[in-house]
Amino acid sequence: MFKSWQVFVFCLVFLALLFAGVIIGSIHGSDSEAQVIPTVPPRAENGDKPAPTAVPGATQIDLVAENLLFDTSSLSATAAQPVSILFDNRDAGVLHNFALYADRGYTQAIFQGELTTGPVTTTYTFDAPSTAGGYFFRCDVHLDTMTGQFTVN
Ligand SMILES: [Cu+2]
Repeated sequence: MFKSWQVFVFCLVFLALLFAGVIIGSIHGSDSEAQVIPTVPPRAENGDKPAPTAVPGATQIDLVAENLLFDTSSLSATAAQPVSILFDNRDAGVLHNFALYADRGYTQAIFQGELTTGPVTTTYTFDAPSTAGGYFFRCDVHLDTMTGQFTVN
């Protein structure tokens, strides 16, 4: 049989191992907790609305309306081919649209996109004019400041 001092030493060793196990376990536990990085699901820019979808085969144009201005004054497309304009109205509470005209005086409308109130992204789809040449686009709300050349090739 074991002598009493052997039992005592055995118990000491057992308790030491148990104590070490608890310490190591708690350190390991907190380490693995620290490694858990909370993931934030990607948020759609338009809240709950699905992102506008592109039209396959169409000329893709990105157009931004911000601070009462377009981000470009020059756009182009291929004659008689579909055009898909991803229109990003970034002005909160402000009406903007994209409209295409045949003349510099903006009297002959070819396409007039629906007015949008920002911030919102809309897709406008229409067929480019069948005749190549210079056309004119604008926002129908901001006639003087949001205008540009639309070249059909
Ligand atoms: Cu506008």
